[in-house]
Amino acid sequence: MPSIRTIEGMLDAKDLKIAIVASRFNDFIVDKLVGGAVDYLVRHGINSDDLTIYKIPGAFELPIVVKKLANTSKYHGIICLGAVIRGATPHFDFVASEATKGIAQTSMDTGIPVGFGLLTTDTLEQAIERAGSKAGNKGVEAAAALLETVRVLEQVD
Ligand code: INI
Repeated sequence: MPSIRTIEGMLDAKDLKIAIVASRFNDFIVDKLVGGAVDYLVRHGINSDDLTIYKIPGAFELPIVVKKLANTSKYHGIICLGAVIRGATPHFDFVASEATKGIAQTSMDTGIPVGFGLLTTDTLEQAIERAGSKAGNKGVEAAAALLETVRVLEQVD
């Protein structure tokens, strides 16, 4: 097999400025995602002065805040954390899809990578499983994905 030029991102948070946007809705779950993301970033070399957490009401508000943060150009990347639980609302599909679409659109429009840590589950139990118990921690996954993406984007030539 020929040698192929391959670009990979190191999971290195040193000298990065990162914003976390976290919803208060379902904070029992979201606080676990925030804890996981912060712990991951600190263990991968971020300076705590370079990390800022923005608390917002709910997932629906994620896109507008992410957009404003992305447009400041102060951050290398943004992590969105929230939990939309179907059992908790008849608006589940609306809230989840508007948040997801808005975040993706903002990332594409601004070129600022976003770690997507918005849980969308049918039940509270499924959310608990993804917030630091048997199915891992979506906040950690979002932080890891963001670091990898930032470091790949730096190498795109
Ligand atoms: N926001 C969430 O983050 N998760 C939910 O499960 C949820 N439910 O169940 O409705 C939710 N609603 C609030 C919404 O995100 C807005 O904050 C609210 O509608 C005010 O704009």
